[in-house]
Amino acid sequence: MVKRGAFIVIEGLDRSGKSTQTSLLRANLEAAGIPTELIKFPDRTTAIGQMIDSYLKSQSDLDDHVIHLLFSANRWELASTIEKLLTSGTTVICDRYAFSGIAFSASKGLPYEWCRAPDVSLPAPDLALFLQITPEAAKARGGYGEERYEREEMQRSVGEIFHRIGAEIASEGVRWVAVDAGHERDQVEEDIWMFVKPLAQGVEGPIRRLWP
Ligand code: Z5A
Ligand code: MG
Repeated sequence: MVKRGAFIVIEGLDRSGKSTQTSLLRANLEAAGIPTELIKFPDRTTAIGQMIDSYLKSQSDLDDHVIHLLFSANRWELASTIEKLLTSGTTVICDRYAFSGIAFSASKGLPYEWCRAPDVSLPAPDLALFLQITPEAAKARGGYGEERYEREEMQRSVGEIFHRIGAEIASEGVRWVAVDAGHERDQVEEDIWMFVKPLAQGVEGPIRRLWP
């Protein structure tokens, strides 16, 4: 059977090192000769992404439902690109995905089930790695407080909802693995590689859909 690329999502709280680790993972996959594409959500370069960017920087205000739908629409803008890449044998890494969408909006008080709905049928990852870090350790890394949501109490409630999501999607068949992101960069990189390496040569079977 012809293999397709693996779809790997890296999630986590603010400052847990998602962008650092997604870049390192891309470099490791490329060094192993695996065609790889790295996508970051929100993708602030599109028209929708620019509305999100302005909201996050508190330059504009939007109803909670509206911003939730924009984050989801921003993923749908790239859904067919992700599918094409995977089908052509490219491994796709996403820096945040639909799980962030639910965690942040539900922690603002929107109904959990409502938050899941707009992402139904998006490509589902073959592996979701959740970078776990305490809000205290994240805060110590600096840079907190520059954008909306970057407050300790918000991060705490987001963390709780991420745990609910992890338990739920794991029971639905999506592989969700928690990685201790409080370690040194190299250690986290190694831990991530251990989980990704078995998928690096490609994955058999069709691309699955959210929510399985
Ligand atoms: N959001 C949403 O509400 N709904 C959605 O659907 C989506 C997102 C997709 C912007 O996201 C906001 O959008 C976010 C969620 C919401 N709000 N919050 N909070 P973003 O992804 O653009 O956020 P960001 O500004 O890129 O921050 P970040 O992603 O949270 O940071 P990070 O990528 O996890 O961390 P990093 O940039 O790799 O590292 C942070 C610092 O720590 C940096 O100085 C590193 O050098 C350092 N670092 C990294 N690793 C280590 C280790 N191991 N040890 C010590 N220091 C380290
Ligand atoms: Mg980041």
